[in-house]
Amino acid sequence: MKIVNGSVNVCSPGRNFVTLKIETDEGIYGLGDGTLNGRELSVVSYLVEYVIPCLIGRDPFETEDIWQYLYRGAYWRRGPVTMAAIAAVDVALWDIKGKALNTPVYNLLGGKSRNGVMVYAHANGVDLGQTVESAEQLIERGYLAVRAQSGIPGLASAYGVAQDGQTYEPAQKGLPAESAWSTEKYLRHVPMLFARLRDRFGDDVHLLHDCHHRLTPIEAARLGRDLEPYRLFWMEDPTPAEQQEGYLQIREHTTTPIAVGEVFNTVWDAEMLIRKQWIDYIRMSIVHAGGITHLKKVADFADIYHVRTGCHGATDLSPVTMAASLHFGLAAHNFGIQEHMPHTAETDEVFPHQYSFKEGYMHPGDEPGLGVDLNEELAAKHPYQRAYLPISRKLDGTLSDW
Ligand code: EZ4
Ligand code: CO
Repeated sequence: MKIVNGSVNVCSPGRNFVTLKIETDEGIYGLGDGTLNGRELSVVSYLVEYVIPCLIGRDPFETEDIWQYLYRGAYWRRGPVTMAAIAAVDVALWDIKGKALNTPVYNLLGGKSRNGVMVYAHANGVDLGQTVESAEQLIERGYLAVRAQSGIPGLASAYGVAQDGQTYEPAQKGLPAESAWSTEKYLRHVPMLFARLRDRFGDDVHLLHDCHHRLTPIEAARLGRDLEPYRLFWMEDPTPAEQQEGYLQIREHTTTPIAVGEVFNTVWDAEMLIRKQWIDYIRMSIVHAGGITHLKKVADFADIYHVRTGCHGATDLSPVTMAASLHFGLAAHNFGIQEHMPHTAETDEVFPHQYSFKEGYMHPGDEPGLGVDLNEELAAKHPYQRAYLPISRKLDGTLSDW
């Protein structure tokens, strides 16, 4: 079998998505996601101008050699644009392999290690009461794990919190929106949220929280300690991880489990975090970390150090990535949990898929390949629109981490 064509679809059914389609001489095609929120067209040009021409005529079964060719062969390694482009190719090739062998992708990754993939959903509200209510709705819908974020008194808006009853979507059209941030107000407020949630829902539900890289290590250490009575499943992205040793400081002070990695691109971003056992969950995603081929290596490396997976799964990761993550999560021995932020109805229509949710778990379905498709006619009705993630400033105007 040979690759005969590659094409990139950019659409915006509620938000932007970049989808690579690779076609073969046997009529089988595969899909890969290359969406990089707020920088989508840079991946498109990387794929169209530089990557696709190198794929024509190659054997789609050679996922390892093609991965190395695109990674080592570029000379300029790593980075989100490069790794999203490599991921798009890699996932499309695994989809082709599954279809050609007439088996779901999870069977190519070791087969089922469990019956279903536990997912967590997002509860959010402008205040504690609304967040508790939002969590209640999710628990009633069957979720066993809930991430909770709440508006903070004295701040006009907060990441992870929807405005005016809309569903939460961080990217916005127009130039980047700006929001104000106060770590002091946040640190006072969050423990009250988890006190309320534990009190209301008891011990069984898994509770998670995302700090979105906004704290220093010692601030994160204090929050981790303050949250210990509420036994979180994890505290996510407590501090930026470019300086990996910051995580040692957090680790020395708290037993609250730590998750990080949604902005990582390769195993090298997490190598020390994993090897030193400073984290409990690695959140790298298939789309932003070089595809199934690379994430499998990351997970196998992490397994040796008791680190489990907790893949990013926000709405800017397309249904193609969701499907790939579910195949991966069903198979990986050290799977921990998968984020699930349901897509809009328009997105689900543009990407018909086999995956499903039942009683707290998701399943990728048993169709050959990934079990996800792209309706190109419908996609064409939702043209790309430039959008950005917001930026964040401290109360005195200093630019901070969003
Ligand atoms: O802000 O995916 O855990 N999930 C998150 C996300 C990220 C977005 C950025 O594109 O932190 O909501
Ligand atoms: Co996050």
